[in-house]
Amino acid sequence: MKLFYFPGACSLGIHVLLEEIGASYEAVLLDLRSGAHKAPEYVALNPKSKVPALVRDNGRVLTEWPAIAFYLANLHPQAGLLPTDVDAAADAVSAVEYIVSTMHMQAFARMYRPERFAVSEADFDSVRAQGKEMFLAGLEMMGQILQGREFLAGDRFSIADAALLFVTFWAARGELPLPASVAAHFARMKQRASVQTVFAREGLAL
Ligand SMILES: N[C@@H](CCC(=O)N[C@@H](CS)C(=O)NCC(=O)O)C(=O)O
Repeated sequence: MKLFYFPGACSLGIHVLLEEIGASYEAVLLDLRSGAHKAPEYVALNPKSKVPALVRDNGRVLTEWPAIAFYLANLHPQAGLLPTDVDAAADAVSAVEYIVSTMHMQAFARMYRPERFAVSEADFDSVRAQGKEMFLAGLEMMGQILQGREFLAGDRFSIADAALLFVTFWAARGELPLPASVAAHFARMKQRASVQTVFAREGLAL
């Protein structure tokens, strides 16, 4: 398998899942800053021009964080990345969906890409502020789920924790306040070998 990623982007969570399953894969840095995701060779591979993209062993390209996480968890069930209990599995999918579609694509995108939500530049600051409010509300919600628990779903690390990791990383990098239970989750994540390996490879400070 081959993962296209950019250091510290949402692909971080998929990178960690690949380490967790222990399968062999190649991690390819796609430099979003220089526009490598818009280069014709990459667009031919992934017309969405985004990371993460996973090239499967059969050559087919898979995009969208939840789909890639679902694929990896089911391809390597021994890694236990999706709870076997149906209630806990549904909780994991629910958390992933919220983190990706609301916290990332709605809240965080408003903070850093306001032009995608407002036509007039005069509105950008209010869009950013709205995004920050939504993002902080999302962290609070994740914090509530984590009350008295180590993981977002079930009793072990799952795809939901890998999703929370990348938004928490963004929050910490942006010096946003983390609810205590989210900060504790982040600290636990950073103790995992998979996370340490990926942070080192992506050149991120732990
Ligand atoms: N819905 C996609 C979103 C992927 C996404 O937005 N990736 C960002 C990095 S975190 C990206 O590639 N941005 C480049 C751009 O939008 O130009 C997913 O969940 O995988």
